[in-house]
Amino acid sequence: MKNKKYILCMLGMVMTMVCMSGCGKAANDIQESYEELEVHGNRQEKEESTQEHSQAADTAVNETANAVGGWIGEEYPYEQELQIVDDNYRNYYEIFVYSFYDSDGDGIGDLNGVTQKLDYIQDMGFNGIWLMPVFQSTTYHKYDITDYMQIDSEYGSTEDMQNLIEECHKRGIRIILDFVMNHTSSQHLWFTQACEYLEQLPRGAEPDEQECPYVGYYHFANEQKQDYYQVKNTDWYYEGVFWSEMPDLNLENEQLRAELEQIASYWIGMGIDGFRMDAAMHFEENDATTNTEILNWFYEYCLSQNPDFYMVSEVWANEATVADYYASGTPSMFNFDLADKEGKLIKAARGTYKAANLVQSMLKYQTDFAAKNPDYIDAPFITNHDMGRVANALRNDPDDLKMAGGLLMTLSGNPFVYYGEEIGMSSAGTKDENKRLPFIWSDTDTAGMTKGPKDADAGITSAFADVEEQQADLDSILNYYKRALRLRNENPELARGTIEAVETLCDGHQAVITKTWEDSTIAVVYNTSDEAIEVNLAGSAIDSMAIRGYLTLHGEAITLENGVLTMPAQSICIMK
Ligand SMILES: [Ca+2]
Ligand SMILES: [Ca+2]
Repeated sequence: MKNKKYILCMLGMVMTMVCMSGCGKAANDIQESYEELEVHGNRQEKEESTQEHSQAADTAVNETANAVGGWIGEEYPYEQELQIVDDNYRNYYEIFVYSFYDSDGDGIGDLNGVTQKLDYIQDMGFNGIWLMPVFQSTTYHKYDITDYMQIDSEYGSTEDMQNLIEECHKRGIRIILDFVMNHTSSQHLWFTQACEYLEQLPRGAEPDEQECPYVGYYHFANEQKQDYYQVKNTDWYYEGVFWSEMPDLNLENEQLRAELEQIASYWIGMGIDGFRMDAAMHFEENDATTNTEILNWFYEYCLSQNPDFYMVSEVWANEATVADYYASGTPSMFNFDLADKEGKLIKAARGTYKAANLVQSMLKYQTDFAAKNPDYIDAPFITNHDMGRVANALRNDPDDLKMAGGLLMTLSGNPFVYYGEEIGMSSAGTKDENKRLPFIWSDTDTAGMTKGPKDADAGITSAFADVEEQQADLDSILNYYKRALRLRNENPELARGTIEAVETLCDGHQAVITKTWEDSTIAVVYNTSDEAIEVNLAGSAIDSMAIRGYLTLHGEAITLENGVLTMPAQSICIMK
């Protein structure tokens, strides 16, 4: 009996190895092409050649991306040349593939659907996309992975992914994948083999990783603990913090690490530019020291495969904890302090958190994050797929929705916009499915429309028009977002600059900061109040600056006369 199960386990291993060696081949090819690059010289030369290439790519991208900002009402004479830099600072668009765009009429969004909509994404001014999980899985959300080397069959094929990557790169868009390594699906071969092995183990016997290495891949215990579930027909239990069908991996296991490295190498070899690390604070529950070590190991490995590799991690926690995770040396953590319905962005848009306070928070992030990782790139966002939509939080107030988007687009680092935010889509209640509804391309043309998660509630409608109508309406939320992204793409200092507050001009809903990047300084002037204000710049640190661009709710002008800046309600002015 024991031998039979042991053989089964070994057979599973061999099957995995065969797959790995098959998949590894592609990775090896890529490894060879990296080695080929190395032949031309040391890393510095390689970086120089990348830079030359980047400059050519920059020019192409700068000519095409988000070319017409669109303006309404008053004349807007401030449109600037685009200055898109080809580095890890990006404007990211988060896509739930299932609900985005369906290319083949089965009602489920897919990779080819994303490819077909890259022109839309680029036209908006995004130059990075984060795809929520795309690997083979048993659920609509796909956070329970059964095979890390396969594209989920609902989403398409490996070739579709290769095509998507190629089309992204042609447009200067980088593409990052959701990498879920806190847990697998309970149907993953590693887990089913481990459970079969434990089933045949005599009572009281200790598992032997020589016999079945997969027992070391998960957290098994012979006692019931919190968040542990029983392995059927045994006295063994496994950890499953999120769900019984998502067993937690043991990321300190060396053989598992080697497998994860091979998986990473495969996707990086295919051209993936980064990973979004799911559930990083749960790798080892309540153990930030171990978790930062795990992130550091994985990031260093990915960097060894691609020196430009990007990583952003989900540490859903307060600012101090997020800061601690920057000790991992990985570039980005999502800024949860700013996010969600009680986060600082939504509150600032609503008027319950003042601009001057928001500036203090910006300075605090800058100090605290840089203390742990001087090369940090903040990752601000308003909401994501786990949160109620911003339209619900702001009671469908179009002005407040614009303000939230405008504030986001002036923040340092990489802003992430959850698909649908740019058209003010709705969610309902707390059910996850209701936060991930079909993107509303058109109310009349059903082409590409998805049916959405089957357990979503019916009849949830958006207070705002579809993409098609909003594109045609210069006063829409969509066109406001587009102008905000345009400003960001005109002013690289917004993402990269070091912030200083102009204290003398920060008061309540009025606030002024400068951002300095390389040898260039710009100022950002905020009016988050519902009233027009006059900001007297005379004698301030920015009194010699001129208007460089601005965001107003409905196309109203911002003027500068005799050192006094006149700003309408809820507006933002960039000066230089
Ligand atoms: Ca489809
Ligand atoms: Ca865990």
